[in-house]
Amino acid sequence: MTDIPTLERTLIGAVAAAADEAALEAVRVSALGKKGSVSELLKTLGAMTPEERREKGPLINGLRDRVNAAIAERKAKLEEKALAARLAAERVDVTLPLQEGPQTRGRIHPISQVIDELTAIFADMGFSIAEGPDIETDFYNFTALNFPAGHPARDMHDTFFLPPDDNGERKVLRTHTSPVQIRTMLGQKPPIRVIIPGRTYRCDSDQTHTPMFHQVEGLVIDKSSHIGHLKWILEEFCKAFFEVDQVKMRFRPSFFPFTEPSAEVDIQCSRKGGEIRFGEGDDWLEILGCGMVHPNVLRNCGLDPDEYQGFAWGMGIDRIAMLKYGMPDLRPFFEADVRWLSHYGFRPLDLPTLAGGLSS
Ligand code: 2NL
Repeated sequence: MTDIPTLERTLIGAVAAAADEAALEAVRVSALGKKGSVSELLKTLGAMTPEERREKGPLINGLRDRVNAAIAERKAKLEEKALAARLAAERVDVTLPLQEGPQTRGRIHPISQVIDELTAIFADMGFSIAEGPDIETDFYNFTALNFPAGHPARDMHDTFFLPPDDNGERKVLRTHTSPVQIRTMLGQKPPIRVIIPGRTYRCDSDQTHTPMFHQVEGLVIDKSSHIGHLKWILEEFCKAFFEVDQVKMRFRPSFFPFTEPSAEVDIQCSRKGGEIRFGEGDDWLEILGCGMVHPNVLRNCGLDPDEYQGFAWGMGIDRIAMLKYGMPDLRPFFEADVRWLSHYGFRPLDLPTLAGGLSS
């Protein structure tokens, strides 16, 4: 017969020595499991005489109860210890700096921001947005725009030419976004109100020129669109874009092969201590070129100049971005320096809208 006090001491010792819940469970199975030492003792009660059972019963049942109680007590202790360890390990240091999520940590490039601003303004006036290929044919980039073959204006564009293809045709990197307007006029019937933002290319590189830059052009074609509409659109655009209530504008005669008459447009500004402000002062700053679409361009697009007329304008996105956001140098726009971007970039969730403010 097993010595009950010895077994109890052994079991209580094992319970106390169990270092974690798994070890304690092993002790429990060894004592109270199906073939456990205490369970085996309990089974012997059935074969005993009533007198023997009266004597041993309380001893064995008492052993079972005390072992059970010891296990429960140890289990509670171990759980408490495990919780304390987890709390210590997972403690949050509230003094650490905030970590922004990736969707708020990124920045929108100023060019993308300005394109979003432009499209919000012109979409509000009923314009649609069009895009076209960066690699163009000579026809779309020059001929259709009234640049005659061999005309010196072609040379002024510092064109990048691609190697001739099998037919001997030399494609170009578009020198302006105007070819997209040609494609628009050829592809849809007036009335046309469209703006075209995009990349453009010229073989030119210095402090104020990069070989790739951005333009936005606008085009309106209808039966009676006139220069008064053009002036209104440009004035509304300038007020909205530079976020001022009033702005004076000056139209100076100029020349482009694709418009007649043509003008360059200056806006009123003040310059104090290197800072430019719009809608005040008596300095002028050139921001765009424009004009009435040349009858030859209309004809090249299958439109009868006696039935349709319209106007167009073009400006440099990089330049108006620099002016609006006070950036002194063009070159970092295209250097992908994250330090520059985190300084001049825009928060991704602050989308420009007319109602909510263009820039915040
Ligand atoms: C500038 C001047 C201009 C246009 C672009 C245009 C397009 C077609 C027909 C007529 Cl399809 N005109 N575009 C007109 C005048 C000026 O850009 O200084 N851009 C940076």
